Amino acid sequence: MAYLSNKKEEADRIVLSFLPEESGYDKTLLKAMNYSVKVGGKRLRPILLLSFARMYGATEADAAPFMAAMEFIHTYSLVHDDLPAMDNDMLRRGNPTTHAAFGEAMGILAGDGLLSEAFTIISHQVLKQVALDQIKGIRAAKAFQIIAEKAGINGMVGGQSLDVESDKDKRDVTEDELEYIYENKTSALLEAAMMAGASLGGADEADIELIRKAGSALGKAFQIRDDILDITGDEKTLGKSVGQDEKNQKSTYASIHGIEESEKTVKGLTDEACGYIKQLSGVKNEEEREFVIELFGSLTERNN
Ligand code: GRG
Repeated sequence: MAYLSNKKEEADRIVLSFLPEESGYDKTLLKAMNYSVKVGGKRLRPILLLSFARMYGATEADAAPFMAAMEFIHTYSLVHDDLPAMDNDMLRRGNPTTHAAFGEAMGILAGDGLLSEAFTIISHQVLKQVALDQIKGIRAAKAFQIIAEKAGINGMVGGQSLDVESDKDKRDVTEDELEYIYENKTSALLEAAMMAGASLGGADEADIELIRKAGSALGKAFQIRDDILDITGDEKTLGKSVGQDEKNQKSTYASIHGIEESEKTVKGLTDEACGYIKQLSGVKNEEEREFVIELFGSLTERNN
């Protein structure tokens, strides 16, 4: 746990260093963006990105802009998810949500700003790497592509759209639809962080595919754990409202299958994810592989 806390501090230092300065006529927007990122979070995606980059021999300098971009994209998704038009939540990461603190319009703009800034940061890094070293430039461009695709219509935004639509219609989703929602809404960004990190280190296609499968299984385990915590967790530890799924009559894996079976599924998916990581053949840094396996276990047993 001490090691994980060091990794979180490291990710915090890197991510926060990319936040914009709060000045100029758009100062309120910049404050709302910075508030959303600074207010907390586990920094899971940047931690994963850096570990996978190091696993394949890339450096902190190679990974840093991508780590910030991943956390900005993840944070924008939370800011928009909390808006009145979506979940209408007032509490996130133990603090007022961005729209609660800055108003709805600024909440929308803060999310837009974070998403655009993420791609601005990445595009600068790609151009810098291309100028310095062609191989590193191509690897950075590949990481860019992975993140863009997984964040968009074939990833997180696609998953969120079906989730929102089925909530609005107050209808039970089919197993296939639930699988689509979890794969895209939750797994896609975890896959992106892990695959982009490995790409920066030059991992081959076979390893990238194993990493995608690991991210997919981890994301589902993570989401089912989230469903369980919405039923059994407490607001103070979680830093967000609980009982939301039941209140909104939302069907989740946990509400369909019950807590006991859901716990078993989480364990099975976590073991599956760890199995893929053990199969990776091009790993250069075994310490990072071990860390990732431990991290997967701690995430799916988490209480916050
Ligand atoms: C608005 C395009 C758009 C997408 C929203 C992220 C999301 C999609 C919805 C939030 C609700 C939710 C249950 C998402 C699933 C992923 C998840 C459990 C996110 C929370 O991630 P953590 O636990 O959050 O890593 P912290 O605060 O620790 O960073």
